[in-house]
Amino acid sequence: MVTRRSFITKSTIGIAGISASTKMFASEMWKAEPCKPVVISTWNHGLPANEEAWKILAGNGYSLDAVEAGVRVPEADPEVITVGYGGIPDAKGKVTLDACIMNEKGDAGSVAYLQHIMHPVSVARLVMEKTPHVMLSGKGALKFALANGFEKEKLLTHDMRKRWKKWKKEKREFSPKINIENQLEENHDTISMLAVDSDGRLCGACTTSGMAFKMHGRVGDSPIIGAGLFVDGEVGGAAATGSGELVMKTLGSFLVVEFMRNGMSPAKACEEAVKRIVKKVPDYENHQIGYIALSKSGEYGAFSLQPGFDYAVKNHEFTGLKEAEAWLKKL
Ligand code: SD4
Repeated sequence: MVTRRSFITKSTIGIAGISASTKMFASEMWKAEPCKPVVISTWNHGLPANEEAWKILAGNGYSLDAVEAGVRVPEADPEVITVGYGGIPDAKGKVTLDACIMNEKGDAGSVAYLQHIMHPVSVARLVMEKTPHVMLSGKGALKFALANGFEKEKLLTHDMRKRWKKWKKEKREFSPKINIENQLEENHDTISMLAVDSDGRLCGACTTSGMAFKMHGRVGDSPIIGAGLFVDGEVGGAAATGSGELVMKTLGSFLVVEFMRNGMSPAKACEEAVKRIVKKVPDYENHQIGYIALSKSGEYGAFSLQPGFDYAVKNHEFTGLKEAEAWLKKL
């Protein structure tokens, strides 16, 4: 993202060359400043996902196609054990997936508790485009996917089966951990992605295998429109990662977008939504929550509850990971 310093440098050069007829107010220039197209997504698995999305965005494609293509990367990657194929199973050893997608017009599609399908985000898109509904779940969602050409696949990998067996033997309890350096020990990490294309269309997607060893039948925030993801094409979009129950109780992504509607920057809006959790949820210190947000003009930001939440960014000026500021600062 362009820093204020580089903005000042650029705008000084710009002002010198502005004729009377093209004169802009500083506030208009500030608004015009963010760089489009842009894609942002949660955690470091967002890096390859952004690259895939960028292939579409860089060719002036539609951000809906970009976010779908982007999040399909970790969905298909067995090394990403918190999304799609190779995801950590629930307490019964079943991989159950949640996903949703939203376009700039406010159309939305979602699937919850979907089994055996590698790309739940694409099923969610079909729910949005082909049905009069927003959300399908469980067996109905599976039937819909199969009827639309998706194949039934085995999503539980050998490694995950081994890990689940070990958990069953040793722990048998649901214990979300905050951030884990060692990917093999990871127990949550949804991919949420937001993108604005060169025509200014803002879309988002979110997909996950949910919290590790969750109760069978549990659905998190990720497929809930307004919780795991919300997009208002006239304002901006927001998406979440972390303990879904806390996001659901505060309808986090919707809240972030409403704060942006009222004039907050994306980062400030994310911070306020984290503060709402701090205020309302007594055991918030035992959880991680990360929000990312993107304005329709391409300004982005993030904020988390605990330190250690990073998000991936790609536009014409920057490619890489950024660490979000956190409410509970590092010691
Ligand atoms: C959920 N929010 O199911 C998801 C889990 C997650 O990183 O990973 N977030 O609650």
